[in-house]
Formats: sequence, C-alpha cells, structure tokens
Amino acid sequence: MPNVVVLTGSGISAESGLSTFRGPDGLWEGHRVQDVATPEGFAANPVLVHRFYNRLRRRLHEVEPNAAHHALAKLEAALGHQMHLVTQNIDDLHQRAGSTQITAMHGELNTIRNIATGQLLSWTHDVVETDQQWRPHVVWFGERTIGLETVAEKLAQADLFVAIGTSGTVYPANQFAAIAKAAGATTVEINLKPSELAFDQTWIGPATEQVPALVDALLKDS
Ligand code: BJW
Repeated sequence: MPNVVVLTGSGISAESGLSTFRGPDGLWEGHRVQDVATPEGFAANPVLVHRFYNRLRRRLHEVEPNAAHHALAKLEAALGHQMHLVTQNIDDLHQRAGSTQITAMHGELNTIRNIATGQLLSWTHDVVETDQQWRPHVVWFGERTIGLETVAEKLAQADLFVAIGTSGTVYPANQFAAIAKAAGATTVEINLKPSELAFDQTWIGPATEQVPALVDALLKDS
C-alpha cells in the first residue's frame, strides 16, 4: 500500500457551489485582499471582516460535499493512516464527507479564536460584527500556517502526492509537490487547467469526475 498525501484547494469545492479565490467570480471580488485576508485589515475594520466571514459561514449551511470529497473519504477508509489530507480550504466539506486524517493548514471557518488567549471555539453561526475579542480561526497573509511539521513528515514519507483544485499561487502549499518529488514521490495534479507547477502527471477536468476516477484506479492497483 502506498503512502498518499493529497493537497486540496478551493477548486474541489467549486462544484459544491463555493467560490474559488482567483478568477472572474472569485471570492474576494468586491473586496481588496488586504482588507479581508490580513491581520492589518482586521485591525483596521473588524466589522467588515466579521461581516465577510459571517456571510461565508452562512453559505456553508447551504452546500454539501461533492463526489470528489466523498472519493477522498473512501480512499482514506481503504488506506487508513497511509493517507493524509492537507487542505487549504476553510470549509468543512472534507470533514462532512467523512475524512478524518486532515490538516486544515489555513484554518477553519467554523472555529473562532480568542485574540488575547488563543482559545478556540467551535462556532457555526454569526459573530457579532463589532466583536474585537474573537476572530475567525483562518490563516491570513503573513501569518504562520497550521500543522506544517506534520505535513513535512507526511511529505517525506509519501509515495504519491496529489494536488487537487489549487492554483499553486500561495506559499507554502505551492512548495509541497517539489518537496514530495524530492522525497521520491510520484506527483499528480487534478485541475480544470494545468497550474504553473511541475507534476509527473496532470489529469485535466472537473474534480467531481477526475478524483473518483483516480481513487478507483488507486484502489484497483492496491
Ligand atoms: C478546479 C475546479 C474544478 C476550479 N475542478 N479544479 C509577498 C508579500 C507578503 C507575503 C508574501 C509575499 N510573497 C509570498 C508571501 C507569502 C504568502 C503568499 O504566498 N503570498 C502570495 C499570494 C504572493 N503566504 C503567506 O503569507 C502564508 N504564510 C506564510 O508564508 O507564513 C510565513 C510565516 C512563517 C513564520 C511566522 C509567520 C509567518 C499564509 C497564506 C494564507 C493564505 N490564506 C488564504 C485565505 C484564507 C482565509 C479566507 O478564506 O479568506 O487561503 S489565501 C487563499 O488562497 C486561501 C486559499 O486556501 C489559498 C489558495 O487558493 P486556491 O485554493 O489555490 O484557490 P485559487 O482560486 O487560487 O485556485 C483555484 C483552482 O481550482 C484553479 O487552479 C482552478 O483552475 C481550479 N478549479 N474549479 C478542479 N471544478
């Protein structure tokens, strides 16, 4: 059985109805990135930032995991601890599909963090817009990503690395394919169009078609 590391980005949730970040209908359309996705933006205007994330959090109640999320949960059920899922997404669709071995490296929309103490609280509804004690538990630009040590360990042991629905524009996730490759893994990308990163194989097409096909191929081989 191979050790598999899967990295997902917003493209895997697009067919569930959630916006990706970059592109014409991107999530940040109408907002400057520095206003809603940086600690400086939150310090300057917490009302705007809470309103932005409250709207995203509400949207989560309206969407469901798709065939790609379910296929990855099925792969984990077959491989157990030999599969690790690293997601850049802050939605909870992998968890709702049944994946459990997850590093949510950019945080989670359904968790808020106390700014003074660091305490985490599960939170599925609106935060009062004027609240300045609690912030979304998401990783903004310039902040340290979550669980990087675990990810580094998993990449070092990987036989197969698969990146799904990510543009590869954001550091440090855009380094993972090269790290896995250097450790001896085969690298595969699934995307509507190839990103600018180097992979051994590129599977072009929607995640809801390509991910179940890849998982079926892996399970047939193992
Ligand atoms: C489909 C599909 C379908 C569509 N099927 N595919 C210069 C200045 C300042 C900082 C930097 C700098 N240069 C580099 C940096 C570092 C910075 C960075 O990378 N910036 C670049 C953008 C320039 N990175 C950071 O700051 C990170 N932290 C860090 O480096 O810390 C260092 C540190 C160390 C020690 C102490 C302190 C610090 C943190 C990055 C945090 C990113 N956070 C965000 C926002 C989260 C909150 C929110 O939701 O608002 O995370 S940014 C945003 O981008 C989000 C995503 O997770 C991330 C990646 O985007 P993703 O998922 O790839 O989406 P898209 O839209 O780009 O791509 C979608 C893809 O899907 C496309 O390819 C489509 O084709 C595809 N697709 N439909 C298959 N159906």
